[in-house]
Amino acid sequence: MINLSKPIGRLHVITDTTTQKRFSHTQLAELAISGGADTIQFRQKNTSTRELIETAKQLRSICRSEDVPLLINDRADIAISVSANGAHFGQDDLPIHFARKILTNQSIIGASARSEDKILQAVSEGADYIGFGPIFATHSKSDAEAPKGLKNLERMTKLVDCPIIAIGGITLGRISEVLMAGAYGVAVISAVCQSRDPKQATIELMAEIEKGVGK
Ligand code: TZP
Ligand code: MG
Repeated sequence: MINLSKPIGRLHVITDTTTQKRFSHTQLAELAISGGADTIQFRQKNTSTRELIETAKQLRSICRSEDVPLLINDRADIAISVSANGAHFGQDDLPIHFARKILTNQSIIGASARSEDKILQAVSEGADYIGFGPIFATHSKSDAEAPKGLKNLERMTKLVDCPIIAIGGITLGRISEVLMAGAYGVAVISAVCQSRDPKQATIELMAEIEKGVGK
C-alpha cells in the first residue's frame, strides 16, 4: 500500500527543448498544465546556470499559479533558488542523502534507480518517489539503457511502498499496462513535447491514467 505524505503526481511532464524546437520550456509547461499534468519537471542539460535560473523562475511562477508541483532535474541549487517544489536526481547526480540534507523536509525528492539495490538505497536515503526505466525503447535520452520491460517494472513496484514513476517510451497506448504493472504514475517527454498538440496529448494521457487508477 502506498502511503503518500507529499503530492506525488501521476503524470510528470518533462519539458524538453532538445528533441523538439517548436515549444519553449514555459510554453510546454503551460500547455501540459492546461491539459491536466500534475507535475512539471524542468530538464535542460548543458546550459549555463544563469540561463537555467531564468527559465526555472518563469516555470515556478507558471506552476505556482496553477498549484502544480515543479521539480528541477539534477540541480538542488536551482530548486532551492527558485523555491521549486523539489528536484529529481539520477545516479550520477547529488546522492539522495545529500539532497535530503539541503532541500527542505517538504521538498519532493525523486531518484532515478534502475536496479533493486539502487531502489532500496534511494528509498532508505529519503527519496519520495523512484523514476524507473526506460521501460520501453526511447529516443529522448542519448545514454538510455536497454529497455527494462513491464516484468521488471512489476518486480520493482512490489519491492517498495514508495511510488514508482515509470519512464521511457511511455505512450497513450501503454499507460494501462504500465499502471497494471504497479506503477504509481508515468513521466513522459516525447508523448507530450513531440506531440502535434501537447495540450490535447496531455488531456488524453491524463484521462487514461485516471481510468487506470480507477478515479
Ligand atoms: N530517463 C529514462 S528514459 C528517459 C529519461 C529522461 C527519456 C524519456 O523520454 P520519452 O520520450 O518519454 O521516452
Ligand atoms: Mg541527472
